Formats: sequence, C-alpha cells, structure tokens
Amino acid sequence: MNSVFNAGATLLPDGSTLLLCRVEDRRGLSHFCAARSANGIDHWKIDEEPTLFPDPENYPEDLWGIEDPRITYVPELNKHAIAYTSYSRGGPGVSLALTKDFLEFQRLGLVMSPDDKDAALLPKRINGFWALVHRPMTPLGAHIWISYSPDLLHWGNHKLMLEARRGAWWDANRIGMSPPLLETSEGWLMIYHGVRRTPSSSIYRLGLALFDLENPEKCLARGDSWMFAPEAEYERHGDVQDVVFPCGYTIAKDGDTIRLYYGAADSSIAVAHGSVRRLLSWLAANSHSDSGYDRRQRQQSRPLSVS
Ligand code: BMA
Repeated sequence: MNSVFNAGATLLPDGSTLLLCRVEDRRGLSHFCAARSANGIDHWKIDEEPTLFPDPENYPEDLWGIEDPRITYVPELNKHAIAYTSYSRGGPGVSLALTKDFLEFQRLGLVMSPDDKDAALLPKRINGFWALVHRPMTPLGAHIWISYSPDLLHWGNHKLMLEARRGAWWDANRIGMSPPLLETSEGWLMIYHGVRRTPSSSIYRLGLALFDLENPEKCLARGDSWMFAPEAEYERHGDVQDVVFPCGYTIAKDGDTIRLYYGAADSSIAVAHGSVRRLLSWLAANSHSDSGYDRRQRQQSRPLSVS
C-alpha cells in the first residue's frame, strides 16, 4: 500500500467508532478498508480484506478506483449511506452505496456524472426529497451545490449552495464540502475546505458555513477566515503537502463533543477534538465580512444567535 487517508466516520450501535479509510495502492488506485475502535482513538481492528473494492466490470465509473467516502446514517432507512468519488475515464464522479453493517453493500452506482466530488447525503428528507451536497466543476468554477431526489437514484432541482470566493481569499478558486453536514439547532453546519493556489502548491484549509434547516440552500452565515489549517509536520509534508481533508466526524453522547477525522497531507489519518457549540459561536463571531462577493447569500441571511 502507498497510503491510508481521507476516512469517512460513524459511530456503530455498540458505541464503537468505524472509519472507512481510503487506501491507495502502489498503482495509485484507491479502495476502502474499515477500521473499528472501541474508543475511536487506538486499538483499531482493521478488516483483513478490502471492505469495498472498485468494481469496474459492473460499474465502469470505478475504473481508476474509489476515493474519499463520506458516511451518513439515515434513520428512515436504518442504513448508512456512503457517498464516494468514482474515478472514471471521464474524471471523478459521485457514487452512492447503502449498508447496514459495513459487511454487505448495496451499490446505487454513479449519481452525479464527472467532474463532480466532495459529496454527502443529508440524513433526512427535505420537503419530501433526499438531498445530496456535492461539488461539480462548472464553467463558473468549483462551487458547492445541492440536489434533490425522490428515490436516491434520480437527481435534479440542482441549486448553488456556496461559492468559492475570488482574489486573495483563503477559499478563492475552489471549495468543497468536507465531512457531511451536521444538524444543529442553529442550522446545518458545514465544514468545508477552501483551496488557495500558491506559486509552489495549493493549501487546503477548513472554514465554516451555516444553512437553513428547512431550506439548506439558504446560507445563514459564512466564516471570513479559516478555522483549521495545516500546521503540524504530518499535515504540511506528505504525498501532497499542506492538506487537511476531513471526510467524517463522530459526535459524543453529550451532543457537543466532535471528533473530526481528517486526512493529513494525503498520507495519514489524524483526529481533532472540538465542541459544536464553540464552532457555532466562532462562526457567529467571525462572519462579518462585507466583501460583497457572497452578498447573494448574505442578503438572505438572518442573524445567528448561539445559546
Ligand atoms: C482533493 C481530493 C482529495 C485530496 C485532496 C488533496 O481534490 O482529491 O482526495 O486529499 O485533493 O490532494
């Protein structure tokens, strides 16, 4: 194997943590392997065989591997939905699979054609429809969109959710949702990555935005600055330098303590601890930009109150 990084995460019914890790082999192609731990920190038990493998014979979009799984537990289905990148001949696209136990998987195939990635399902229907956040590349740029479906297979009503900023901003050029949206009393909290191109490379940092619970395409607040960035040696140097890339988190029983599992420099998996309440208050205190670029979203905003 070359490297293990960018893992989806979930809590299992027994309280243990499951990471669905992206494993890149020495051809450069990725598959997924599950690791389970009672405390989410150490003593990981790793599946002896790959847990989910690309299947290009039946799913040609998996030709060059599957990457960056994001797990959403869906109570209505009593299943986990995994959104992941299928690396097809035409570029990366978004595939979906369902599982109850991370042993057997029901593949739904490619749901967003290339070039599209950074996708996750919302845990419940919005106005009767399933909702998928994703990041298509369009002539407009690399922005975050949301689409709706009656059955998880047929997707439409595509709406722009959050745009990359321009110029010198940390999240100019490219953004994408990182882990799945997190439902809070204030709204859907999004941790997203912003990519700043520099003469020598790109820097992947994380910012926050909040969206209306009933109408998730409506942005209520967007942080001005990044709130998490590569600093440690293992985040700054690796296969791809200066990358922090979370695909999953777990929330403790207190409903507040978050563990964010993130790929570091495309070479390892790291974990950061935090508080959802503090993320929300950070966002409330750091979303006063008057840049005008995201005025479209701001005009629709209402003040954020954090209890
Ligand atoms: C993104 C994705 C991630 C990767 C990151 C940095 O576009 O492909 O899988 O971690 O780039 O290389």
